[in-house]
Amino acid sequence: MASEIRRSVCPFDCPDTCGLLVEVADGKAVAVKGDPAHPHSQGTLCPKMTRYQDTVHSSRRLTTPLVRTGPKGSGSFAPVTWEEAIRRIADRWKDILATHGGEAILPYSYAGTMGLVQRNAGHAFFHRLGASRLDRTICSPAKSAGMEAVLGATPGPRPEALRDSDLVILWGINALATSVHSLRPVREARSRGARVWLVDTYRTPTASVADETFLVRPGSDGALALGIMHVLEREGLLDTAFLADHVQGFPELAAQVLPDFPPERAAALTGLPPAAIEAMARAFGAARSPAILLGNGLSRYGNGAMNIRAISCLPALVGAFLKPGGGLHGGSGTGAAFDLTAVTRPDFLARPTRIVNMNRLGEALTTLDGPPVQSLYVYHSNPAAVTPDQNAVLRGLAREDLFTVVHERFLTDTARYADVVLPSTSSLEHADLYRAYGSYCIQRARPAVPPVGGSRCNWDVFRLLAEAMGFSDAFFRQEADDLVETLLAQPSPWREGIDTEALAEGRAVEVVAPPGPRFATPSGRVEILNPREVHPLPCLLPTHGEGDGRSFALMTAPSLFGLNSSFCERDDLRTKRNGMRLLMNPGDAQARALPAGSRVTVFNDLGDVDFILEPTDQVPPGLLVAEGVWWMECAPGARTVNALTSQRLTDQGGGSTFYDNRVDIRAADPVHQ
Ligand SMILES: Nc1nc2c(c(=O)[nH]1)N[C@H]1C(S)=C(S)[C@@H](COP(=O)(O)OP(=O)(O)OC[C@H]3O[C@@H](n4cnc5c(=O)[nH]c(N)nc54)[C@H](O)[C@@H]3O)O[C@H]1N2
Ligand SMILES: Nc1nc2c(c(=O)[nH]1)N[C@H]1C(S)=C(S)[C@@H](COP(=O)(O)OP(=O)(O)OC[C@H]3O[C@@H](n4cnc5c(=O)[nH]c(N)nc54)[C@H](O)[C@@H]3O)O[C@H]1N2
Ligand SMILES: [Mo]
Repeated sequence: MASEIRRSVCPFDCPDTCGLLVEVADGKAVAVKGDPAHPHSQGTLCPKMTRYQDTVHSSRRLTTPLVRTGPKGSGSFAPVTWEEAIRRIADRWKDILATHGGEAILPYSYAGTMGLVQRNAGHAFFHRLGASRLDRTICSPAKSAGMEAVLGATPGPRPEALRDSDLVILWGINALATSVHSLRPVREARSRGARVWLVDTYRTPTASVADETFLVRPGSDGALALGIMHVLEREGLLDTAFLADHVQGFPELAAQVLPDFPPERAAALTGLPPAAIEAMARAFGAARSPAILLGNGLSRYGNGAMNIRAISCLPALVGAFLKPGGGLHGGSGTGAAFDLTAVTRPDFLARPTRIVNMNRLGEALTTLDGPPVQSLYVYHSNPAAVTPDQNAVLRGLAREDLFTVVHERFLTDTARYADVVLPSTSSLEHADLYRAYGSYCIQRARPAVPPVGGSRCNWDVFRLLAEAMGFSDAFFRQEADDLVETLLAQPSPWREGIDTEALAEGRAVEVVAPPGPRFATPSGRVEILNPREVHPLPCLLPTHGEGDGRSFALMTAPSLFGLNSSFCERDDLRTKRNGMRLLMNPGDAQARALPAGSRVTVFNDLGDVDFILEPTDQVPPGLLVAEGVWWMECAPGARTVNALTSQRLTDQGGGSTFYDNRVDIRAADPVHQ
C-alpha cells in the first residue's frame, strides 16, 4: 500500500508543541513520528503521541451528531443529521435570546486543541450572540501574575540556553511527564557538569533526572525562596552591581522582609532541615549561572501568585538574569507574535457582557446571580472531569432546564450530559496555526487526513451556527485556512526575517523577540518592590487548605500517560496508568491499616472519591497523590479526582487551586467492593 508522509503539529496543551511526521495511507494515519527537523523536539515524541493514529482512528470516535434520548448523564443518544442538530440548537437559542437575553448562554472551552484558529473559533460567534463571556483561568494565570509582578512583559529565555547553566532547579515541574523536551538542554548541562535539583512535594518521575530532590510542604515555596534569599543576604552572596543597576527594591526587601525568614523559620514552614536551606543558598550563590525551570504546580494555591513572585526574585540577587543560560525559565511568551483579535473579533461584542470564571462553573450553573444560565455550549474541553468541584458541576449539568451542547471527539463525561452532541475532527483533520509556549516555534498545519466520519472542526461548526442564527457577516463565510492566512498576513516584529517558505511548507520556524529593554517593566528594572501590587514586597500568604482540619494534603498531579482527561480513549495508555491509583506513604497506610491494592475512599466537605491504594516511598508522610484526570467510566467509584478540589481561586489572576486541598481517607465501604 502506497503511503506518504505529511507534516502536522501536536495540538495538545503542552509547552513543547512538537512537529509531527504523519504517514498516511488510504486516507488514514498509519504512523506518527516526531519531526527530526523540529528545532525544539528534534524528532522525539512523548509516550502519548507515539501512537496518535490510535486516537485519531479510535473506534470510540464520534462520527455523527447525536440527540439525547435518555436521562442526562445516561449516555443514551440517537443519531441525527447535521442540519437537524444545528436547527435544534438555533431554535432553542433564538428562544432563549427572546426570553432571557444572550447572557443566559454560556460558552465553555479550554485547550483540547491549542491551534490559534480552532482554539479561539467560538469567540467571534459568541460575541456576536451577546453571550456571557468565559474567563479562561483554569491553568496558570497565577503563575503569569506572579512572574509579571517582578518581570513585567520580559520575554523568557530560549529553552536551549539552559544547557549553559551550571545549576538547574526544576521547581514545581514534573518535566518528564509534562514537557519532556525541556529536559534535553537540562541533560546537556548536566553532562557538562551542572547540578540539577528538583523541588516538589513528592518524588515524581522527574526525580530520576535530578541530583537532589527537595520535598517541601504544599504551598510553602515562597517561604523557601525567602529563606534562601535571607541566607544569600546574610552571607554576602549577592551580585551587588546587578542589584544596583537592574533591580528595584532590594534594600527594602532586605530591611523589611528577609529578617523574618532565617533558615530555622523557613525550615519550620517548608519542612526542610535548616541546613538544607543554607546549603541550597550557598550553592545558588556560588553557581556561575543558576537557572530555575518553573512549573505551574505550585501556583495553584490560595498563595500561588505570591509564591511564584518570591521565586521570580531569587535570580536577581545573584545577577543570574544576565548570565548565559541563567535566570528564570517560566515559558516563552510568544503571545505577541500574532494579533488574535483577527479571529476573536472583540468588535463583534455590542456591549460588554457578564464574565464567568471557568473554575466556578459549578456555581455558574447552580447559583449564579443575574440571568440563570439556560444553555451551555462546550467545545474542546471536558468540564465534568477537569473542572474543580465536580459534584457542583454535575448538579448543574443534570438540570433538566439546561440546554447543553457538546462538540467533542469522544463521548466524554461532559458529552454524556449533553442534549446535543456534535462530532469533532482531530487535529490531523483540520487546518490551523500553532505557537509554542515552551519554545519560540511557530508552525502551520494543513489537514493530513480527511475528517473521520461526519466530524467537523470547531471553526466550521461556528460557521454553521452563524448561518442558522442569521448572522450575515462575511467573516463567518471564511474557511479556517483563510483565518490562518489572515493571522500570517499581519505584520509583526516577532516574525521579521523568518523563513516564510519553510512555514508555508508546514515546517516549524523560530520567531525572535524584537529588541526591547532588558527588563520590560515600568521601571525598566527587576521589580522586587512593585508599588502597583497590594503587597508591594514579596511576603508570606496562607494557602486555602490551612485550617481545613483534615489529615492529608492531596496532590492532583499530571500523569505521564495522559493529559488532563485526554487520552483516556487509549487502551495502551490506560494499561500503563494501571487504574485510578492513590499514592500514599507506606507508614501512613500502615498506621491506618490500609493494604496495598485495596479500595480506599478519599473525602472532604465537597465529595468522596474511591481509588486503588498504592503505598510508595515516593510520597512523604501527610501527603496523598492522585496522578491524572480520568473518565468516570474508568473510576472504581462514582466520581473522579475533581470531586475533591474546590472552586476557591488563587490570590491573583482568578486561577484554579487544584493542589490546595485537604482530605481524609478511609477504607472504601465494603458493600461497594
Ligand atoms: N503527560 C502530561 N503532560 C502534560 C499535562 C498532563 O496532564 N500530562 N498537562 C499539560 C498542562 S495543561 C499543563 S498546564 C502543563 C503542567 O505542567 P507543569 O508545569 O509540570 O505543572 P503541574 O503539572 O501542574 O505540576 C507540576 C508539579 O508541581 C508539583 N507541586 C504541586 N504543589 C506544589 C508545591 O506546593 N510546591 C512544589 N514545589 N511543587 C508542587 C506537583 O507535585 C507536580 O509534580 O503540562 C502539560 N503537559
Ligand atoms: N485534578 C486536576 N484537574 C485538572 C488539572 C490537574 O492538574 N489536576 N489540570 C488542569 C489544567 S492545567 C488544565 S489546562 C485543564 C484542561 O482541561 P481541558 O482543556 O478540558 O482538557 P482535556 O481534559 O484534555 O479535554 C479536552 C477535550 O477536547 C477534546 N478535543 C480535542 N481536540 C478537539 C477539537 O479540535 N475540537 C473539539 N470540539 N474538541 C476537541 C478532547 O477529545 C478532550 O475531551 O484541566 C485542569 N484540570
Ligand atoms: Mo494547563
